[in-house]
Amino acid sequence: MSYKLNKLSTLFLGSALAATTVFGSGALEKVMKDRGLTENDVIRAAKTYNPTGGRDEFIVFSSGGQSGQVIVYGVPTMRILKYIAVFTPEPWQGYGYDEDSKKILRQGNIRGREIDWGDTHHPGLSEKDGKYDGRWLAINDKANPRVAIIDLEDFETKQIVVNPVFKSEHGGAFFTPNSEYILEACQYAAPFDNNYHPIEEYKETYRGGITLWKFDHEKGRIQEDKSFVLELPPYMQDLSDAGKGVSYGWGFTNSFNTEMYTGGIEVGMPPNEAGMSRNDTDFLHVYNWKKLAELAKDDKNVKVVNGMKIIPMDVAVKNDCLFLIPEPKSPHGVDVSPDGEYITVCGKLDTHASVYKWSKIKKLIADKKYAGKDPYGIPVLDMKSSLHGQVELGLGPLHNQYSNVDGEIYTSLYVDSQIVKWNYKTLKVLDKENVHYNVGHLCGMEGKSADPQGKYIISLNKLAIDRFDPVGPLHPQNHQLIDVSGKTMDLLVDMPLPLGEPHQAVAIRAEKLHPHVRYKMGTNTKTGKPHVGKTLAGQEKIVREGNKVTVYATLVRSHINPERITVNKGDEVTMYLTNLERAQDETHGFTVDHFNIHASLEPGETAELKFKADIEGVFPYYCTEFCSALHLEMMGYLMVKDPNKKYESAQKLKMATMSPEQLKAEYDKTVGVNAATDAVIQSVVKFLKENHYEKYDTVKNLVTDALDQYGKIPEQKAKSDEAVKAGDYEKAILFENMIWQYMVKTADVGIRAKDLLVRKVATKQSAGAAAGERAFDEGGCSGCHVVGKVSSGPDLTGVLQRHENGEKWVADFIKAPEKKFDDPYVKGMIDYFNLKMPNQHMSDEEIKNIIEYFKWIDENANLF
Ligand code: K7E
Ligand code: CUA
Repeated sequence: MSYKLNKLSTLFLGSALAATTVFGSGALEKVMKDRGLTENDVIRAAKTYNPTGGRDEFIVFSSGGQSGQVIVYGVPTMRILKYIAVFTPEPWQGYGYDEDSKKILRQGNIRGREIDWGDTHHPGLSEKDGKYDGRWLAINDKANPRVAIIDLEDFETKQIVVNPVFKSEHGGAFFTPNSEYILEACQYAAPFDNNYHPIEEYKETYRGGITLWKFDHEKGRIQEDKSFVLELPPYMQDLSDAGKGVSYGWGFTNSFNTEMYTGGIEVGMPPNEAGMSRNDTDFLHVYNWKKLAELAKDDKNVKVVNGMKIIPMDVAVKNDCLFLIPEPKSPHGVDVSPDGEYITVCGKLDTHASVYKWSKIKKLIADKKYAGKDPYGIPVLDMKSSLHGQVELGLGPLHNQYSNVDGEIYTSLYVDSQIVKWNYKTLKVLDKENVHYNVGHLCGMEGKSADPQGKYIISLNKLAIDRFDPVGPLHPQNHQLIDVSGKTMDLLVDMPLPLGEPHQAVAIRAEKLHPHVRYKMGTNTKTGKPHVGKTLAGQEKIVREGNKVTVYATLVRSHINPERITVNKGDEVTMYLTNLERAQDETHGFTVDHFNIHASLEPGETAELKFKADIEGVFPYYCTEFCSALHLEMMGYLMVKDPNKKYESAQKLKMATMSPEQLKAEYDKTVGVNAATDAVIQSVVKFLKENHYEKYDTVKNLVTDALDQYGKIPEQKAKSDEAVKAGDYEKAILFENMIWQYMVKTADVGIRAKDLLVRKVATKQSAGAAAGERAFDEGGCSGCHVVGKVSSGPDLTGVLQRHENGEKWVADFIKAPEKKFDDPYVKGMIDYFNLKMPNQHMSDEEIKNIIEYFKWIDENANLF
């Protein structure tokens, strides 16, 4: 066992690392023993672990179920990266609390009513040639038939459209292969109009359907006026998939309750579940969306209900656009293979998966070989003649995802709690993996596109039961990551998701996403256009017109301008806020206490907040993101006066003030500090220029940010000088302080840029030197020694040259510093720094590497 462990630890950590890690040899065995981990556990952990700063290979967009949001996480680490607010207000992002995002949220009003939640089920990624292009994400709301569009440049919701004729929907949002349309299928049939129709007239007046939302791929918006609905019988349509490759132009949608049963427990009828699953088969709907789209352009072919174009069933039938094929009862997923030839349907109540073959269906349609017609006159194709075959998979097959290996497919088994790998061409079962528990959807890496990537499958389980620490009767959901790169599947790790039931997830290669880090200054992020309230530095103002007060404000580390706003009780206040930052991740938040408003302002963003100042009082406002060392100071006051009230002024407190001489002395001192700080900045700037920082993009971005801060200094200096001229040293000191603030910010970013540049231009570190640096940092040496600078200990640049036989001298000293405390040189150092170098108990290997690191420092001494 111990031999095996050693072999494993070398394998796992790499020989170089194993020898130099801060954890000594044997540490891995100890952790395994203490935590009761097996060798397989450790390998699984290693497969899903990213060292700090590491990135994921795939990004997953999961529906957030009843939260009405989208969850974003990385694979293989299963780390949650974001919740995208879609149908539900989300305070952190200001979604639903600022005016611009409210406009998006309110696009989702239904019949004039505000709806503040959604039941998200199926996220869909935009496609080009059936492959994910990383531009747009669509997601549906089952409860209130709506579809939303999310821009993957900033991961924000840009549009919500309401289906004006459906009263419920489930099978959305599925893109066609070139993102021409988004398919949204109805679920619970209901009348298309908004009137009352008795349930006894279900077959006559209730309808199902498919909405084809026209999508403008360039702009990333649904075009409602160019969209249409294909009317369908009141069978309850379920999931859909668009044909691709050979079946391009066609759509496939499942259904249940083709019995058209309408229940009635209260009147003595058997419940819905009995009547709706009575027949052995339901219908797969097959329709030619391409041709239907052409038909919809002619008013003759459509009727309009609630402003939406509807193609009636008979028009679709007459034009050979709509067919039905029996499928095993109460199916769930319908999934088209990457080449478009095979269509796999799983019936929840049938143990089989049914694989239909497009070429067979196409021929039956071309030959007009129908097995019959349904009650609405829609041609029905023979099931057997359309099938490639059926495979027995197990209990409760639901959904499918494709593998990168031709013919291979993965199916979730809800009842058996398993993932099955099988071949839809040879119809053979290949492998099964147990999951915990009751899997719904499963998510492959680009597993429903024309180009599946293989590697992993995620099992989206409905129940967690005993998998996590109990947190009350409501358990988290559980996403389990499965390695499918080998011959057999291997379950790697569990991820609890505590947000809502995530039905479906889609994964895309991370490198296909290119989100930006900042907006053009003054952007309305919801429209992408310049905001009407865009305010640049120096343009801040408060405008009053009658009882309407408009504030044009800016935010930049670490102040909000203006800092005082006084209004009358009853005033309507509009605040335009612009974040003037350019630096990556320098978001500011904004709220005024008591007014239920909040904005999140990403660099360059302008947002609008509106409220009625209907209560008297003093209300602090502040930045809600911890953005800088002076974040707490980033605040101001809203003062609401009652114009009908007389206010008595308070007796002024007498406080000691500084004498003119004292003020002058403080001013001189402040100016002196600033000059010294500026000298440091200039030396950094000189270094950056000499080493051609502009050649390295990441460094250049930092320098741009630094100079951005530095550029604000002259204006403050002018104000300071003006105050000095006027003899107001008090004010001048404050402006000088402001200059110091900008200098600190400049230096902060500048030094980060310098450190980065050093790494770019320095000679390459040997493995030993790199390990030595790690040991130096993690072993505690860097607590007292700063390379290139005397701090709590001496500068170590050139340390190997300071002594006869320097390498040995330094090595001995690290090994046992106390042995040299009487050495006159060391004695002198101890006196000077008033500190004795502690024994850090470094191993010989670590010491050897630290010496390598010192050599590397000396090679690059000019950089430090
Ligand atoms: Cu199976 Cu809405 Cu796709 Cu739930 S759905 S699992
Ligand atoms: Cu801005 Cu805190």
